[in-house]
Parts: sequence; C-alpha cells; structure tokens
Amino acid sequence: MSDTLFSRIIRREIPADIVFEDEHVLAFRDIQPQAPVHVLFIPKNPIATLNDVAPCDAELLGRLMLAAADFARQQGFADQGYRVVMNCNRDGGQSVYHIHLHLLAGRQMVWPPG
Ligand code: DGP
Repeated sequence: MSDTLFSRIIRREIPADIVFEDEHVLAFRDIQPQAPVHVLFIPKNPIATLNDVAPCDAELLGRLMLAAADFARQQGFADQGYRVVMNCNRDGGQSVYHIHLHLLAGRQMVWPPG
C-alpha cells in the first residue's frame, strides 16, 4: 500500500503526542479530538482498511484492542467506560487508509453514533 501520514508518524517524520509504543503498536492522540480523551492505536505494519485484514493479522488486531484496554486501565477510566471504533472506507467515515482503532473517553457516548 502507499505511504500514509500514519507511517510518517511511526517514522517520526511528523510530530505526534505518542502515548504508547511497543514492537507492533503505536498509539498517539488524535489531532482533532472528538472527546476529552481521543487516542488512535495503529499497527506499525500498515494495512489500508479492515477489508484488507487477513487471518494472519488476527493477533495484530487483538494487540490493538489489548493496548487500548491497557491504556484505559492505566489512565483510570476503564471502569467509567469508553468506546473503541474502527472506521472502514467511505461510508464508515475512514479518512486515513492505515487501519487505526479510535479510543474515545471522558464523556458520555451516544448511540447510534453519527
Ligand atoms: P478516520 O476518519 O477513522 O480515518 O480517522 C482518522 C483520524 O486521524 C481523524 O480522527 C483525525 C486523525 N488525524 C489525521 N491527521 C492526523 C495527524 O497528522 N496527526 C494526528 N495525531 N491525528 C491525525
């Protein structure tokens, strides 16, 4: 896939407020936060959309979820609650084609989402 700005964040070519990093996952604060806490969890190995995920990526997807839940616990809002979202393609509202899990917290979420 072509390079995305998230790959440039991974390479530190674009600044970001990074809150977590390990061998597989990077997490940083969204530049346009939609909640008091809005963090994006991305795989370092870029995949364009959820449609492009293969069975061999199952562990990687799990790592994104686990990293988000760990972050929520560490930050102290896990019990209060939060939302994780992955947008896919145009109707899903995806704008950056490097999969990312949004973690939103710090306010009451509404359903259905917009
Ligand atoms: P989505 O619409 O699901 O593809 O989400 C992409 C998110 O990425 C959106 O909430 C805004 C965020 N974003 C876009 N450009 C940048 C950037 O340069 N830095 C950071 N930290 N976030 C960005």
